[in-house]
Formats: sequence, structure tokens, C-alpha cells
Amino acid sequence: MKKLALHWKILIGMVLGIIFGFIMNSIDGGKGFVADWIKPFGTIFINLLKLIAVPLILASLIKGISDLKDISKIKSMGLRTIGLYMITTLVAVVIGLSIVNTVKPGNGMPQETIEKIKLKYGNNSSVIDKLNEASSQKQAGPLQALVDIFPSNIFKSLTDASMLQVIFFALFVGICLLLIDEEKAKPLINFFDSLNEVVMKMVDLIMLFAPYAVFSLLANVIISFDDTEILLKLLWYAFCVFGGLVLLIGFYLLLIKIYAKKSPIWFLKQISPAQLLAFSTSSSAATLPVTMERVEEHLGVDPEVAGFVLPVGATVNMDGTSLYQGIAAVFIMQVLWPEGLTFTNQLVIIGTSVLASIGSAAVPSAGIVMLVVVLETLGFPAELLPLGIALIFAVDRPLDMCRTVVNVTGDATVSVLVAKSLGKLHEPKPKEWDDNYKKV
Ligand code: DAS
Repeated sequence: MKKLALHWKILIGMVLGIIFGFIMNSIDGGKGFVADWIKPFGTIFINLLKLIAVPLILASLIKGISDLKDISKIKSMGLRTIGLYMITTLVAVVIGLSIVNTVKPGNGMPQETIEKIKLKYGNNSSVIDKLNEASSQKQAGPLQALVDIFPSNIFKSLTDASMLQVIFFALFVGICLLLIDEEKAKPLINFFDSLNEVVMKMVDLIMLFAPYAVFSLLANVIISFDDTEILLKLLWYAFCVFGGLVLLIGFYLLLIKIYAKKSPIWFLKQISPAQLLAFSTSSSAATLPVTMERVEEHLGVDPEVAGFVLPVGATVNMDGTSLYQGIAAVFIMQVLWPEGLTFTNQLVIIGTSVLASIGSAAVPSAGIVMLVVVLETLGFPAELLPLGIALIFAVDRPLDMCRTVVNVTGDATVSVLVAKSLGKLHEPKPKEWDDNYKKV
């Protein structure tokens, strides 16, 4: 076991967690045991990753911007990043709509199944919470998202982990470091340089516990499945989402091969620990420190590119989520509001799914909240909204795990492409330690 590469150890932890979860699901008191004695270890692991996410973004971005030495490069990196994120998100939504309009998983769903779902999830507290969360987001003004980027108190932004505000502040500091006298800037640049090294080392140490943490996280996910019958009725819909996500990963690998001139297998192998964590945590934000460590130290992307592209991506680029929102919106309309399936509405879905994925938080089942906004924008009947969300709720957690993997993979792909286009993609530095902290 000691000699196994990290991704194999994580995979083994996941498989054992799933098996253990099913065993616990089948014995009396098993669910309670997992909730009380297993789940806390997964929670600790996620807390540790969230603990270092903000200092890592701050340090890597400020260090990265000040390493650029030239302000014009920041504009060039920003434009390439945003441009590539928009392209991949658009491709994601188009893939999703093509699949769901071809397969039509929502056509002909038996009324009896709809009634069963309505009974089980129609008044589910989590469904109601998602609807309330969406309506509070909808009440905000059209430019509120823009206003929210500019913090009034950086310490509040840091404690609230408001990613876009931290990114704005780090960019601001980094640019000003380039504009002041080099001697005056050096102490602060050295401080963030050291902070970046320390936080990256914290990622390595936290990752030593990843196999055990994913065991806990997956066991907890399995015990939360309590209606396999409804899950089976939604299988066709789930396969549409899963199939679309696989196609999207294929699109990324094509870009890696054609534009970055790198082996897709090599890329997947290097990024796999971050993908496995994304699957286990369903949170791009919690996975971000690991994504950054893998992209910088194993894919060879310069820190000044990774330090900008990845935090921005984790916050505003969710290709997996936008693909899922396109499919889920059409699926719900196929079942409950077929008259809404006009060509115009499909175009509206493309626009709103792109915007909704930007607005989605990088936390578990955030995509379902923005799905409500997409449906409301389409004019979906308000009285059918709770049932519409309830329709897909039973299968949302496993799909959230899968789309979070794609969100993370898309961010890593764009970071490699941006680095390649700026001549900042190099051979990864050989690590001085192996995954078990033995000197190599
Ligand atoms: N779980 C979200 C993420 O962290 C994605 C989603 O909810 O769609 O990327």
C-alpha cells in the first residue's frame, strides 16, 4: 500500500467507503454509526482544505502577478482565461441540450412515478431551501454580482471566503506591487512567496489523509441514498447528464492534445487526485488547493498562471454545472411543461445556463439552486417549480459529484492552455519527496 501512487490510494479509499456505506445501509443502526463515527473525519478533511484555500489564493495570486513583471501580460492572461472559459461553457451547454433533445428522457414519464416523487420530495426541506436560496438570489439587482466583486472590508472577505473579492484584492495588491519601487516591493513579495510555499506544503500534508477522508465521505454519501426505486426511474435522465459530462471531458482532452501538445493520458493521470477529491467532496472550492498543487507541481503550469486561472475558474467557470442545467431544465419541461419547449427557450437556456454557472457557488449542490433561476427565466409555471426540482432531487448528489469533477477538470485544462499560449508551460519539477514523504 505504501508504494502505491496517491490516486490509487484515494481510489481504494473511495471503493472501500462505498462498500462500507452499503453494508452500513443494510444493518440496523448502521446509518447512525456512519453519521456519528465516520462522517466527522470527512468533515475535518474538507475543513482543512477550506482553511488553506483563501491564503493559497492570496499568496499564489499576489506572488504570480508580481512575478509577471509586466502589466500588459496580466491583461493578456485575463483575456485568454475569460475567453477560453466562455468557449468551454458554451460547448458544455450545447452538448447537454443536444443530448437531452435527442434522448428525450422526460417524455412519457408515468403519472404514477411523478406522484410518487411529489409525495416523497415535494415538501422536502432541502428542496424548499434550494427554492428559497434561489429566490433570494433572484431578488438581487442585475449588477449586484458585479458590485459583490468589490469588497468594502478585506478582513470580512477573508473570513467569509468570498472568492471573487479575495481574487480582486490579490490582483489589486499584485498590480500595485509592480507599480511601486522594486526595493520597496521586495519584502511583501518575499512574504507572499514564502506563504505560497508553506500553504503548498500544507496541501501535501493534508493529502496524506485523503484516502481515509474519502472513505468517510463516500460512506456518508451512500447512507444518504434512501430511495433506490425513484433513483432507478431517473436513470435515463442521469445517463444523459453522465454521458454529456464524459463527452465534455473528451473535448478537454482534445484541446490538451491539439493545442497543448500533451498526452491526454498523462494529463488525466496528473490531475486525477484532484478529480477524485472533487468527486468525493462535491466542492470545487474545497478541491481548489489540491487542483492548484497538481496543476503547478505535476502539470508544469507556472504559478503566476495557475494562481490566477484556477481561483477564477473555481468561482466562475463551471462547465459541468452548465451542461447539467441545460439537461435538467429541458428534462423537467419534458415532464411537466412540454409546451415550454420552444426553440427560443432553448436559446434562453444556453444564455441563462452560462450565466447561472458563473453565479453558482463552488459548494455541494449549488447547481440545483441556479437551475431554479434558469427555469424561472424561461417562465416555467411557479406552482410547478417545487415538483420540478423534486423530480431530479433524488439523483442530484451523485450527479453533483460527477459535474464537480468536470468543473475541476475544465479549470485545469484552461490553465494548461493559457500557460502554453503564454510560454509558461514547462516540464514539472521532479519532486524531492514522494507521496509518502520519503526523500526520492
Ligand atoms: N458542487 C458544485 C461545485 O463545487 C457544482 C454544482 O453544484 O453543480 O463545482
